[in-house]
Amino acid sequence: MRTRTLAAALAVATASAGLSLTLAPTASAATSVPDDFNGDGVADLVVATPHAPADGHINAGSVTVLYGSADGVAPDRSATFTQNSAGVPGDAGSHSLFGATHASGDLDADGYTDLVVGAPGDSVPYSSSYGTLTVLWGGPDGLTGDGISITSPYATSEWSSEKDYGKKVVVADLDGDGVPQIAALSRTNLWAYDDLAGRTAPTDVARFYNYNAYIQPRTLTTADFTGAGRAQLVVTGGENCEGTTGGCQHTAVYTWSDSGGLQEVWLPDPGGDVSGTNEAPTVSTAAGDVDGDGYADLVTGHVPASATTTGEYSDAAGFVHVRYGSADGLGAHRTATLDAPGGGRAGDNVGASVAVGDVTGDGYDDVVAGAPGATVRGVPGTGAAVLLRGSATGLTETDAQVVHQATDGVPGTAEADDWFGSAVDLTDLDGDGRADVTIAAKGEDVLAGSVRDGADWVLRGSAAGLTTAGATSFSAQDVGLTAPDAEFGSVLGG
Ligand SMILES: [Ca+2]
Ligand SMILES: [Ca+2]
Ligand SMILES: [Ca+2]
Ligand SMILES: [Ca+2]
Repeated sequence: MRTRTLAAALAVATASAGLSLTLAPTASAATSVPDDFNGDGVADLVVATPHAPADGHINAGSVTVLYGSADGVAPDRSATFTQNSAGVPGDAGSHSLFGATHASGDLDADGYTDLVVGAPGDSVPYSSSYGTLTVLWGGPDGLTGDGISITSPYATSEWSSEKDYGKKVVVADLDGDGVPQIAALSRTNLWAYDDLAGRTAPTDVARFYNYNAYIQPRTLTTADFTGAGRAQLVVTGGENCEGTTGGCQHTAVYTWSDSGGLQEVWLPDPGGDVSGTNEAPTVSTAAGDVDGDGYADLVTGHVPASATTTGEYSDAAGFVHVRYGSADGLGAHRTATLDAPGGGRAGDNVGASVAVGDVTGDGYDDVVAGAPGATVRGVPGTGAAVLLRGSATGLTETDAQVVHQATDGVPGTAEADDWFGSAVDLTDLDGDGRADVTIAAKGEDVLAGSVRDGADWVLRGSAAGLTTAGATSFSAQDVGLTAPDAEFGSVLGG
């Protein structure tokens, strides 16, 4: 294990002198429930559509919040925002990709969860930098569009250049003071901000910058993996090695340092691709405590490179890897690799997406892994999702459960290239203490003549696993959007 420490603290000048501070409103609402934007005690769901058009701008992007209730989520309790919506900072623009990533946490400490949305293609005035983050404040009416915009600290000079700022974002308490912070990836930088001062943009930020040229950061996730009372950041991405571009895989853990900057620890890669010479790309990440020992564990999905990629997904089977948390570090004592039930089949792409949450309510977090390339009843590219159960001995393939659109009780029809499982999320949307899964199928066709309209499904958790009782699905039309081929709801978080 290689360890480096970089004290790369960067004080960012505030935009102007004479800053007036706005105090966060006090509220009586107070919910300890995560993802609860309206403070009613039930978590809410955000589904994003970065390829949605807005007022004639293609790929401008939108986010849709669906409010949870004892009956779960439904489109008639939802709101959709673009950068042209009332109150939302900025303007919708072509290829801004608003909603390419999103994360949530109570950033202004008023008791209501707030939403952070990345728009990595957003243009920034007087700079060659691109990309913004938008914070939308939660409140008793949920998300209203009221918010602030954050640009890259580099977006202050017309000569600066930083692309894809906000391509990934997380919210977590990195310094352990009880107030969460924002961290984000750009094309070649990891930015970790200090706490917000009320409802103003954060002014201090730590930058890990040593990615130029040889590492392409791809995923960002966060949890307290060491039990230190503060969350760490995990970045994965392709790394150039032995003459190949991206042939190796970089996985690193970053810990906030009170003396400034971020401390970095590199982790070994879990496995190789079919050629045996390259490492399997990490295509998805999520975190939770799958063995119930109090330390968060890192779950990653891997789809090895394949010689025969035709279309959206390769012919790789894919696999899921777990690095267990401990006081000595992530994966220091135990790691495990899991295939799909039955060993996995070529083309499944299991692990193309992963989510972690306690589906069964037994105190052990479970994993849902998307397998969007899976063949169902002879139809390729239909897609499926697999529930892998947590236990005292860790994540297990025992009693794994597979669901797809041909499962009795699941709405819809299993068709070629639906890619059911292209994204997954686990959140308790009906407040019964068990996480409910949202599954995206970005290739679902809804309108005549289109092929990528996209749709989402919600299946509830139960003591026995995922149940089709109360299963629901919704598409763009159900929330009042009409554009075809926009892959509605295809982004379910980071
Ligand atoms: Ca709620
Ligand atoms: Ca808040
Ligand atoms: Ca654990
Ligand atoms: Ca539930």
